[in-house]
Amino acid sequence: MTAIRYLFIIILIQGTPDLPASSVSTSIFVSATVSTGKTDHDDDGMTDDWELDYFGDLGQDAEKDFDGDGYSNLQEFQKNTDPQDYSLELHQDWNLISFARLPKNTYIRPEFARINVKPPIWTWDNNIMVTASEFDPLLGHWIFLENDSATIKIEKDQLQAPNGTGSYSLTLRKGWNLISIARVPKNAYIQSIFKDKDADIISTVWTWDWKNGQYVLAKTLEPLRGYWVYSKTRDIPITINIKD
Ligand SMILES: [Ca+2]
Ligand SMILES: [Ca+2]
Ligand SMILES: [Ca+2]
Repeated sequence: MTAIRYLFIIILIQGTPDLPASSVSTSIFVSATVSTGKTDHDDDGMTDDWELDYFGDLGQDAEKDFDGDGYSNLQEFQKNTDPQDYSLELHQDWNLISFARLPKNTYIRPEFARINVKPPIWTWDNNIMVTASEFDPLLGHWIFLENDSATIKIEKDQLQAPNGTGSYSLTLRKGWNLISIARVPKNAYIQSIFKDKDADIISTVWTWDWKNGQYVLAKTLEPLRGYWVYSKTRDIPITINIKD
């Protein structure tokens, strides 16, 4: 917290019928804290200005995910994104996406009725591509969009309750897996998430670059995107600790 202290010397000059005006003078020292834009009164890592702008008070917990988009309030502050906006961007042609937290209505058709998505929507289950009838926040989904772009915005009251607050689990099956994550751990690097499993998991993880229409190597995992991960030898349970 940065505080700038100002010294005000206030000289009160009182004039009364009995005393000459210059005979009463008082010095008062006043200190004031002036916001520089980086003030963080509740010391939670999010500045007062930012919290007040988005929430109107300082009452939000840094670790919570107010809008349910998979990023904590603190992570949204650090990324300079809107902590009250859960939006999923779709682009023309193929998109490899996921949902961080499920909408109450998980059926695909109502969710996409207002945008020009060409059915079916695909996901990957037990080593084959299958059409999806519902979304799963821990799976990647392929969606083909005929428009230039579209945004799916999910309001907070349209979301299901979060699935675990401190950690959540997913299972990698032997072979290829098309996964996503529901909440971003503090350390989202792939080597950290799959730590101690290096012997079993091919360390290269792929995601889809919609701009160039090709796969690219991923270094970190983010919600709202799908990732291909390959387990060489066996089914592997993965626990993701959000606070790690
Ligand atoms: Ca704060
Ligand atoms: Ca969020
Ligand atoms: Ca957000």
